[in-house]
Amino acid sequence: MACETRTTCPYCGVGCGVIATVDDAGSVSVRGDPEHPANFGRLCSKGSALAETLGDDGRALFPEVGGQRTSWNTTLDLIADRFSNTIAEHGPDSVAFYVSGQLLTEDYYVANKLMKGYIGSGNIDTNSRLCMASSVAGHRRAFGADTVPGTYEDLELADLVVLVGSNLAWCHPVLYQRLAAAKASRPAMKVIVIDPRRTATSDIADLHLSVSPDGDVALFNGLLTHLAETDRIDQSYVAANTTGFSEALLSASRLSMAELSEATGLSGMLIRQFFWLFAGTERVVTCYSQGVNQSASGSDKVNAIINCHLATGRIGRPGMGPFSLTGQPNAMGGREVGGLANMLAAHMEIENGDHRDRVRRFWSSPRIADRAGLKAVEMFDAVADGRIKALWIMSTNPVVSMPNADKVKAAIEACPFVVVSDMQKNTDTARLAHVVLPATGWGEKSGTVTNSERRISRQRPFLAAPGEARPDWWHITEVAKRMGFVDAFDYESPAEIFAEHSALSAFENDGLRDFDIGAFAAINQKQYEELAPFQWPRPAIGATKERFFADGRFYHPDGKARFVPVHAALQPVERAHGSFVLNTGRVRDHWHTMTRTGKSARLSTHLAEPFCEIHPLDAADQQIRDADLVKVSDDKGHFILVRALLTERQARGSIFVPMHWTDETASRARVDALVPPDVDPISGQPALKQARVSLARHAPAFHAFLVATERPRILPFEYWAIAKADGGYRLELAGDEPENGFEAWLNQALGLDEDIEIVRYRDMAAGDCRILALRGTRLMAAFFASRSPVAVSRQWAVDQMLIEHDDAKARSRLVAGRPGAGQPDKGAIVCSCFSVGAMEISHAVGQGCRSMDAIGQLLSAGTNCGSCRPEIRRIIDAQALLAAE
Ligand SMILES: Nc1nc2c(c(=O)[nH]1)N[C@H]1C(S)=C(S)[C@@H](COP(=O)(O)OP(=O)(O)OC[C@H]3O[C@@H](n4cnc5c(=O)[nH]c(N)nc54)[C@H](O)[C@@H]3O)O[C@H]1N2
Ligand SMILES: Nc1nc2c(c(=O)[nH]1)N[C@H]1C(S)=C(S)[C@@H](COP(=O)(O)OP(=O)(O)OC[C@H]3O[C@@H](n4cnc5c(=O)[nH]c(N)nc54)[C@H](O)[C@@H]3O)O[C@H]1N2
Ligand code: SF4
Ligand SMILES: [Mo]
Repeated sequence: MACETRTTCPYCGVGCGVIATVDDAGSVSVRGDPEHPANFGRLCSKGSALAETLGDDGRALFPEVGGQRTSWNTTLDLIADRFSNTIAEHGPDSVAFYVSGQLLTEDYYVANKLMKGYIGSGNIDTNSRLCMASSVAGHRRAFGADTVPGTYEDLELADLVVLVGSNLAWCHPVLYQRLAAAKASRPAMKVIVIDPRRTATSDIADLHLSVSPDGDVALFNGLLTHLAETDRIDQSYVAANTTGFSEALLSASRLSMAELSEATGLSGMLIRQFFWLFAGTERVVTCYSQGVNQSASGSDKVNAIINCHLATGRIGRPGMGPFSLTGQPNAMGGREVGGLANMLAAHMEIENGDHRDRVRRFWSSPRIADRAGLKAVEMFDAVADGRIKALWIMSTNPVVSMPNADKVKAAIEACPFVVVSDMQKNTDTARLAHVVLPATGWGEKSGTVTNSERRISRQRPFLAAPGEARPDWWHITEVAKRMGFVDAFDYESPAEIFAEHSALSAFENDGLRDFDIGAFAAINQKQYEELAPFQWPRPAIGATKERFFADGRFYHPDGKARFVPVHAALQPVERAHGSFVLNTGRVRDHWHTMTRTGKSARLSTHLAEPFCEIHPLDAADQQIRDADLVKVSDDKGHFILVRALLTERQARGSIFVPMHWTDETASRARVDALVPPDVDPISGQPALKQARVSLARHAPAFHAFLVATERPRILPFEYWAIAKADGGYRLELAGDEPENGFEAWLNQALGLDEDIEIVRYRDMAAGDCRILALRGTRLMAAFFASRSPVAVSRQWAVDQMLIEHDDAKARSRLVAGRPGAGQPDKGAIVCSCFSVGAMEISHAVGQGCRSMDAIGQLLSAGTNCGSCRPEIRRIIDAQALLAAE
């Protein structure tokens, strides 16, 4: 009998409900949960491919110390001893935890409790510092608490949705689909996208503002001024529910329209259109994400946006409000338990003596951190200079994701004692650790997560843990008990932790704190197992609320919201000649450092190597052609090597490089090595989207493409990038020919034996070299090298590993690197669910399929998860343009 489990997707903050089915043979399939209020059955490409990422390959299966397998008991004793001894000798601030918005709430709660309440230091910070800290700071300044007032439904009810620094179509795809569906059913609804790049999201936008990097504060200050000048301020709301309006308006009004144009890089006409739409529409939701948060002015951007909503009273009502989109599945839960170094559990404040006393009394703990701990960037600085001597990293990969990543790497290497808890054994960070603790992952662990709309959902296990992997909460509580805190960490299950967390949220609350889920303070195991998704608050007594601030009451002591006066830089920072702004972010089908999505061949078809998007005119200036390799460097000698992708969707003067590639997946593409550790002074969040770099074409002796059934053991090339493919791997390579030639290298790298038949072709004059390795009728490897970027169809070559090659003709086609007649080249994969390529879609459009539905009927593309629909639309539109010319 197949067994179904309701759980929650472990990727983005949309928090979709998933039904996982394990059949009799033990194989897993997933589908969207039609009853989950976040997604009503939909899943995006990453969610749909979850079952493909569950394999044991690369998993950490046993505790390891110094690379050697050990027992749990000795390992936990060792960690407890090292932490206790370090604290005894150097004080509580000599140790630190660096945790993650991908921990479950229960894991997070005990980590925070151990550090702040028992070790007595504030030194627990999280990758949410790189993600949500500016939103948290902005909310606290404006509302007196870190409250997200709205719900997803508000995006559907709004007449205008403004997306600031958010690539919703790729990063919150199911929410994007809800928005796209609402707009399709109500065409009067407008969408504005404010992003320097023309992203997949801007394809549904009525207006795309290609704002210059960090032009957002100027733009929203201009909007506030416009609202005041055109008499759109809700005076009675402002008077009754807020303070500080005139100061905010004064500081907003410093720029003339010409200066505003200069500061934002936008024409006066576009700016006015945006102002009119915002001013004239009552139901406005402004969503913001990393284009806002990850900036040296991130907190000010958040408040510049909130100021406009407060000034018009458009907050806390259906279809209105500022809406911070959370990135990770449990970014919100981490904030609830106080996982940031400057917060305390249950939305209390570490600077507040009463709050500290209350949390300490609730925990009956011997001490409580008496001040904020070190924020992520400061924390790794302290590791680097030896102030922190023992570090525990859980569920995050900072060697890849922190700014100044090479310094972070060196700091971890030099730290006397580093523990890493991860599911995977060979991440760039885990490889440097003294101790690796194997963690259970999605499908194996049990707990709760909170999504962007404050909805708490269960992650439920449906698989046995592999090897000796154990859940994170267990790692932490076992170490805590061994450090002497037996009673306080004596939990049997996540349900007990959740109950305590709920009780703390209600403890001496009396409606003074937004986060209250006291209704669950006495939850038992069975109720926890059955817990349906719910939105907070859920106080023990009194009503829950769908939206915060509907009554005009905020969490500052006087109950009023604050306008925050923010200043815009008059002009964008000057760029030196030949330098570019380095914008970084995400692609549709990969998740961060790819430790999980990288396991799925399907998810690797969309974009399979690290790249750099450049405007064609900028590229021409630098003599860079499409598909060249480029060297992107900072002024300190750090550089990466990535593929050039020329696109007019990129604004001039700025390039875009994704954050996903690591030392596991490419030779030199960790983009954070180039990002300096500049932070927002209020939130401490790094400015990850505005580094300064220069660009140069890189001309290697040869370029090559390889498909192989095995992962090559040696890669002696200056450039390589590897991705999973159906039946094996696909690699892009470039550099010099290895000393003994390509064939000798292939033999050695793939361990080819005598049974292998080698077919070769070499044209010295043209610089072409092709090598096939076959075992019987099966292709083991196909290698294509050339002096210029290799033109072989990637998907076609990958497909050759799956079929028989029995006649000489098939082999000669293979060496030629060309599909035969009747085997058309699919082109780059657009729809990963059905493996449909761009050339197939173009061809179908040429045959008369002019709508998404027609394409779907013919090719199935876009009919499953829908993540590729913006790209299909783009192909249809591009063909229509061509036809019109
Ligand atoms: N596919 C996929 N989805 C994900 C993730 C993933 O790894 N992969 N990660 C999740 C996580 S943790 C997060 S935090 C979210 C992030 O979700 P998003 O914030 O939507 O994604 P990003 O690509 O980081 O950046 C968003 C946009 O900010 C723009 N931007 C850069 N500078 C500026 C600026 O100065 N002003 C403005 N207005 N815009 C600017 C960039 O061009 C980019 O398109 O995604 C979540 N979802
Ligand atoms: N340049 C640049 N840098 C960025 C960003 C950017 O936009 N640009 N975005 C930033 C943002 S918003 C974020 S959120 C970060 C994300 O950056 P990271 O958090 O470093 O990236 P992940 O790959 O998600 O790392 C999660 C790790 O946890 C492991 N893991 C998964 N599940 C579990 C579990 O249940 N338990 C344990 N113990 N381990 C688990 C995974 O294998 C993986 O190694 O990157 C930040 N860095
Ligand atoms: S939108 Fe996609 S990645 Fe995000 S929670 Fe839903 S299925 Fe998962
Ligand atoms: Mo994030």
